[in-house]
Amino acid sequence: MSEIFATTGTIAAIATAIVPQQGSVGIVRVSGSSAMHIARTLFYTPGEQSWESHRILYGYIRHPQTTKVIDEALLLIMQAPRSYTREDVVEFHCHGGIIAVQQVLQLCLENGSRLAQPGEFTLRAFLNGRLDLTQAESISDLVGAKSSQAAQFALAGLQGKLAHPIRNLRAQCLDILAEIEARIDFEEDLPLLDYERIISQIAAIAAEISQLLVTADRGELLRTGLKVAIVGRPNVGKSSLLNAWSRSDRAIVTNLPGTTRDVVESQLVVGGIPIQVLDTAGIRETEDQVEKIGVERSQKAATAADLVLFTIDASHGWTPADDKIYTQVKHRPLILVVNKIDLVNESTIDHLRSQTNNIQPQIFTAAAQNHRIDTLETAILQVVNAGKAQAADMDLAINQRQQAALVRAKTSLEQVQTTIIEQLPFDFWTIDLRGAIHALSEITGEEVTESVLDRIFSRFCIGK
Ligand SMILES: Nc1nc2c(ncn2[C@@H]2O[C@H](COP(=O)(O)OP(=O)(O)OP(=O)(O)O)[C@@H](O)[C@H]2O)c(=O)[nH]1
Ligand SMILES: [Mg+2]
Repeated sequence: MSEIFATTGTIAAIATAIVPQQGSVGIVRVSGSSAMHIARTLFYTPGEQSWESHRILYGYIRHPQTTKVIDEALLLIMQAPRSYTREDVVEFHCHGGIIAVQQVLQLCLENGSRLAQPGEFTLRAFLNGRLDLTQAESISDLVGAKSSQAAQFALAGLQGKLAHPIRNLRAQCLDILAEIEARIDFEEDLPLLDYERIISQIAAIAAEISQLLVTADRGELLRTGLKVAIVGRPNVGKSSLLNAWSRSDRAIVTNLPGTTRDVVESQLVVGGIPIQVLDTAGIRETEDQVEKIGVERSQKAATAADLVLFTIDASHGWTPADDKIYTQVKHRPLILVVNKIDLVNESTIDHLRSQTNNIQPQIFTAAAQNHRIDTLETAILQVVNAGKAQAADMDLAINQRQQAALVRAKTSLEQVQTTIIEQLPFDFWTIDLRGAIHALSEITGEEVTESVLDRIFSRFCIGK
């Protein structure tokens, strides 16, 4: 049995971020049967204070042998089962930074607890039935959320917005299974099975699964974000575009072609999606060793990006060099950015527009003037949302594990449909129905293997 699955004993960890000189409060969390004993051993409360559950006590954390005061702190007591893990939990709210919390943790470890594994508090919450697996995963997503929208979806998961429909679908499958199994055992005593009804029920369940599956791409996007590379000839205004977009002077801008030599990175959030923007060196043939490496890095960035902003200079029109770069990047998701439109008149823009009509979407900007930068964000959302309109009204975003299980459930249900149409014996129906039920159970964790739990909880931070 893996170590994390066999979660026994009293565990302790620092629950807050540990950053020197930062965070005015640091929390050491202890969970397990010795939690109260540890609190009594380490925490001194002056005056009359009652050690009741769900109360906050004021006092000092002291070394039990020397009585040396380690910190002035608050103690929060949450006795089982009214706690995160459903075990006795105590939290020492110490001073922040790194020193006080680490000393307090050390004392907890020396007095009856061991250091928690990553995610072990949440694993206990799951094993003790306080959370299902989708909720546990949502907690990890909430902690790791890089945008407010990602946080909102994680919260929806935590509130059971995925678990609820999954349980419902599973219950429907179990009902159908019961009906069929009854026919296996007592066919003569029961009315004929309504095949049409069963087929349409299974189709409805499969359709609902498809709806949930639509949210998978969005989930992936919100969790990992989007990598966007600005690519083009030297001097077309790539760095100016990055600066205008991120409202900063992140990248050096000069009128010399070949200014940017290395990939420059900036983080943004567009429509709730975290975006990593990479400004790259202008792509051209060069003998300069440093620039050559820069150009290679640009090409690599373009290949690795989820989206390329292929930038050209309106005042130069579409040049053979642009054509060459376009050939390299055209197989990637791409937006054409026609920059420096302030230098040309309307008819030149119209000409360029018709010349490049095959590259869509396209936007026209004047980065140095901060002009029409908003059209960039609209175009990005257009690319990202293409074909995902159906997911728009569902405030859910399933992860890869949930997606894989849902696909398995759907495949099993399709198999049942085929089996019914082919009029195979009832035993065959039940095999695939059980497959679907098993896959749905894996999502919420009613049936789950140790290795899956290991994989899920090891991604958590320590202290959660
Ligand atoms: N008129 C005008 N000038 C611009 C615009 N955008 C950028 N420029 C100017 O064009 C020159 C090059 O801009 P950069 O942003 O450094 O161009 P780049 O594509 O990053 O160039 P490299 O790093 O050399 O590849 C600078 O002098 C900018 O001020 C624009 O929209 N209009
Ligand atoms: Mg540049």
